[in-house]
Amino acid sequence: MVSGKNIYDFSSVVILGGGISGMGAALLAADRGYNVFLSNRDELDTAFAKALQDNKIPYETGSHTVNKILSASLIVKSPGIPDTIEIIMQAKEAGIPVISEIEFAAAHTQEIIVAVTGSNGKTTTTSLLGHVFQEAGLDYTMGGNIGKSFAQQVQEGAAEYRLLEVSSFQLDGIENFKPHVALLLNVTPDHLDRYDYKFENYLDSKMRIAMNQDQDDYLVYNADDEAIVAALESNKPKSQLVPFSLTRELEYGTSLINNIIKVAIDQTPFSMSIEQLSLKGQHNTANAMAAATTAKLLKIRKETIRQSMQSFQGVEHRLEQVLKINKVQYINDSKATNINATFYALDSMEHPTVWIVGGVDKGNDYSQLFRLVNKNVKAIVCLGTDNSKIVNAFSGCVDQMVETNSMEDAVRVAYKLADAGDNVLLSPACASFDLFENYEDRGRQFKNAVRGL
Ligand code: UMA
Repeated sequence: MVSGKNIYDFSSVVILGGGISGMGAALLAADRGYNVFLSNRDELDTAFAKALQDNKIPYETGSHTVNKILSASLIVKSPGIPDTIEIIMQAKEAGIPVISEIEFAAAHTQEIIVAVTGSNGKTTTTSLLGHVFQEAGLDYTMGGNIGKSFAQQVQEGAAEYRLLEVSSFQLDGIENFKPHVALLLNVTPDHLDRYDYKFENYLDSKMRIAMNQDQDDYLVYNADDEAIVAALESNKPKSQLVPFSLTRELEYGTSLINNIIKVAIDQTPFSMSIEQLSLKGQHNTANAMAAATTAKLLKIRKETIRQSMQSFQGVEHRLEQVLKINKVQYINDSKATNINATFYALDSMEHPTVWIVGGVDKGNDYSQLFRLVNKNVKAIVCLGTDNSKIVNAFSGCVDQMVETNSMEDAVRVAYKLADAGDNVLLSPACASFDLFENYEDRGRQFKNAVRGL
């Protein structure tokens, strides 16, 4: 049940990247008395620079000094830094272990890890599970890709449970990271630019969540996802497999039967109607099934699970209802940074929709959206520095398509295109880094622009 054994030489730790995860790793390393150095290619956030100074952690900004970095006994790499940059290749050639921040954190704790991954729904499922933990009175922290450094949480103090959202980038840098319960929600193409544009590489990365599990651990997985099922067949982990399915009744696992979720994994099955779930839509039913299965594995009371599923408030930037203006509903789905997430969003639109889309394309195949765009979208507002791929893909699907390159413009144009009864949906299907700091910044700018109409 505990995390893997400690195989690292911590005598000289270099942290690459000074964002959220790099800062957390640096603070944990300093707290444990290691000789630590942080190297950040760009300027540091002022609050982060101050925290490093306050904790007497040496650092550099503006470049990665090769000699300094190659003198490390261990490198902790931030997830946003690809393995292909020169300094990482050199470090690996020199035989210096390069690990991710979640691996580094896990090497410093024996606590129970519950880790959620998947291409879509992981933030919602992690947050929902966090809400269940909260209502159940568990001693836990919630962090990882959701926006809080796991390493920093370890540094801040003990907890019985560590609930983590983990990304493929974080999983790429694990060796011993070993969740007691791992949740694998779905795997659809995303981040392919980091995986040589090969889906199988990305899938392999996601499957790493179970690679260190043993027979006392659980893998809760989506049995409707053919890619996951095939991957489990060819490389079965040691952990106990707990499937969930929206389409089939499972003898062992969690099924949806006549709109009732049934978790049948022990002597006391749990059931709940999807009418009672606070979050609607098929993808949210799947998220709730994964969360309920996990809660049941952790022996949380059925009544607590039920009540938490009813009272959960949802996640910011994920199909977030912002405002209704002149009978037009504005919806913020800035968190949709890939095709699959946007697919769910478009699929859940029940009124004609003005769709704001665009940003940094990560190898998207837009043809997967044609059917839904034809059905639900009346006009497209492109929002990005280079909209050509979107314009080419959808020019045959809608009559009106307008290119913009600021959020204010995009919202103003959408306002003009929408009629009473329509939706205006920001669901970009792309990363945000061309015009925004991150998807949160993009979502906030959307909400501000809507409020300013
Ligand atoms: N940097 C270098 N050298 C480089 C490139 C970047 O030093 O060659 C520096 C930058 O100057 C910057 C820092 O690295 O200061 C940024 O590191 P990072 O991109 O890893 O960002 P963090 O702030 O550490 O945030 C990371 C995750 N970011 C990414 O994976 C891109 C956050 O997930 C996560 O919340 C956080 O750790 C805490 O665990 C965000 C994300 O976009 C939300 N995730 C992707 C997704 O969900 O699709 C995977």
